[in-house]
Amino acid sequence: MAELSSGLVIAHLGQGIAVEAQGAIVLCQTLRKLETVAVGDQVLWSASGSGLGRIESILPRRSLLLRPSRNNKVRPVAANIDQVFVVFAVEPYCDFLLLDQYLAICENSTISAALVLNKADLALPEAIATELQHYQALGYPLYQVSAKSGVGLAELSAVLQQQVSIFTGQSGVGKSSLTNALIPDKSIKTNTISATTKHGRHTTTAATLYHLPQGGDLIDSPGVAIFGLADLNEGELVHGYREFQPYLGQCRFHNCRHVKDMGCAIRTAAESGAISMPRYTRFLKLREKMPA
Ligand SMILES: Nc1nc2c(ncn2[C@@H]2O[C@H](COP(=O)(O)OP(=O)(O)OP(=O)(O)O)[C@@H](O)[C@H]2O)c(=O)[nH]1
Ligand SMILES: [Mg+2]
Ligand SMILES: [Zn+2]
Repeated sequence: MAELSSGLVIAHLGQGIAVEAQGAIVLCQTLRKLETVAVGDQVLWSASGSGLGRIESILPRRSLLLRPSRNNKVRPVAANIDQVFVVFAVEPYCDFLLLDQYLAICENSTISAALVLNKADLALPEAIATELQHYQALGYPLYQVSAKSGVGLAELSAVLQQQVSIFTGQSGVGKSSLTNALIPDKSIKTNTISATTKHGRHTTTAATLYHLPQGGDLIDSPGVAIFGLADLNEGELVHGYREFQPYLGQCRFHNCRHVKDMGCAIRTAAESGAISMPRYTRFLKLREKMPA
């Protein structure tokens, strides 16, 4: 039996898995399905010759962020993370449905969530400002930053210390730009893992973990269009909207689905303005996509 070493998965590349061990990076293969290994995983690996390695086992995870894949299956996005930072911007216009999906998934896990409005150098439309107030009222931290001007970066950098975080969100919102701004050490090879498309844009193709200079790890991840609800069920989706909690158990019917049901306390609260109608409307949209 080959000798086992421990390591940290820092990137999931097409041709293998980059594992950091004692300061070096080893390209590893795995006998398991590649998709089951995630960035942030602690693994045991063995040397398989010519500088390559083989992942033998994944150590127990303290958290796992999942996303849907084909055939109603889920696949891991990142493991052992403490907080998801959903990055969005005015341009491309922010997708609140996507934002709600991330929040719902975090509500149902041990991972906490925060919002990052990047490109704060651009004017903020009133409609977005109003939505953001709703999220803040719900207790979600909001960081307004600009990778371009540097606004808000010190505050964001401070919260990233001593924890493992991931930047997620739509493509083009500036996740990689922020990562680069937060990690002044340019030795990080962003371009080796992001491909330049024919439009000259550096679109991130693999989630990659970086060590922050002041402590803590940050994972930059590829942009997503539709995140989906991973394996959340109906009850978990309801739980995913934290402002619904006080109304649960107050609906007329115990099996209320909070859609068009008579005497639904959540719907009534949305209609009276006690909870945000746009959030409730997005809940209905997500609810509709679930298998009946
Ligand atoms: N005005 C402005 N533009 C920015 C800012 N941050 C990033 N950008 C621009 O936004 C575009 C996309 O930035 P990226 O960092 O590649 O975005 P991303 O979220 O990593 O995109 P994917 O990797 O495709 O998911 C680039 O043209 C950046 O120059 C900012 O603070 N202000
Ligand atoms: Mg990127
Ligand atoms: Zn109800």
